[in-house]
Amino acid sequence: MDPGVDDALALLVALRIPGVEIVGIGTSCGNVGAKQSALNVLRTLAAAGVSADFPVCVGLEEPLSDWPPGGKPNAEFVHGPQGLGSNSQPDPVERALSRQTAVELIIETYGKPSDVLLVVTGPLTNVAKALGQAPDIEQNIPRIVFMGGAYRVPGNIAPYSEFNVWMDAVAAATIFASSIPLTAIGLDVALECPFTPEDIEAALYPDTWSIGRYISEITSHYMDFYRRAEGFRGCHLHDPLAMAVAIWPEPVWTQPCHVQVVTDRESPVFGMTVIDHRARRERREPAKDVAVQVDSSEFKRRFLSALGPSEREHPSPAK
Ligand SMILES: [Ca+2]
Repeated sequence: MDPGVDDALALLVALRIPGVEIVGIGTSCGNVGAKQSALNVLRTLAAAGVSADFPVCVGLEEPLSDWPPGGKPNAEFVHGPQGLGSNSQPDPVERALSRQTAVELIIETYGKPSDVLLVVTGPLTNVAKALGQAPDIEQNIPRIVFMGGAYRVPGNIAPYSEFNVWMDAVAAATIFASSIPLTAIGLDVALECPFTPEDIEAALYPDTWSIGRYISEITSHYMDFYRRAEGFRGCHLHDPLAMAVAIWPEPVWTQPCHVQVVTDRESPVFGMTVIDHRARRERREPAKDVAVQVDSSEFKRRFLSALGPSEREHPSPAK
């Protein structure tokens, strides 16, 4: 992950749903740098009142795709200079970060057959690098749930390209061409799930519930961006939807699609995820499961219920 406001919300979802076991977290460069992303993971764990018994590993600071010197992008303009909006918690302690890198974490986890789902809410840099270093892990990753791509809708960072794919198109192309089963949660469904200040006020009690207060702080800058850029008073829940699909797949429908990623930087559609709509049988790339529809009200109900307080945590949550 590359927290990032919506990554932080996705992490909170995973932390608060009973029965979810986190084996480890690796960060990638994306919205902000990989090291800053890892500090933002620690910040979010602290906000949730969780002391991690799993490693938090810093990933690669550079994408596998070549960017011109000094030209590597980020999304600080969307998520704030440190990636978490106007949150003003003290800096977390760096020594809480694992000495293991995110690439090493992936190789260790999938060095043998595994039932651990790999949820990727940032660029696929670390996964592609791990696959390059240890090709045998390909057969041991049971499934990747990836937030990325714009399949039948416009992009966000470019006319046809979604940020996580565009940021490291070479890594994305590597993973889409692999045999690893993959569920892609793209903008087609992510943009169907709006989250508004009214949702926070009505379900997350930001005045009295610590997690609600944290969410209110980290989302304000993000919501300001959407208001300026799209005239929409709220934000979208890209990464929480991907995390939710990993835990509860029911609210999302997928279709097997053959996906190609445009990696030619000179192309006007660089970073585009191209699916072939034609009814033809011969294909070269393995099919991936691309999300095509979402029951957004059911997802939103589950999302708010996971992040809101239980009666034990909050003496008088409104019902
Ligand atoms: Ca992200």
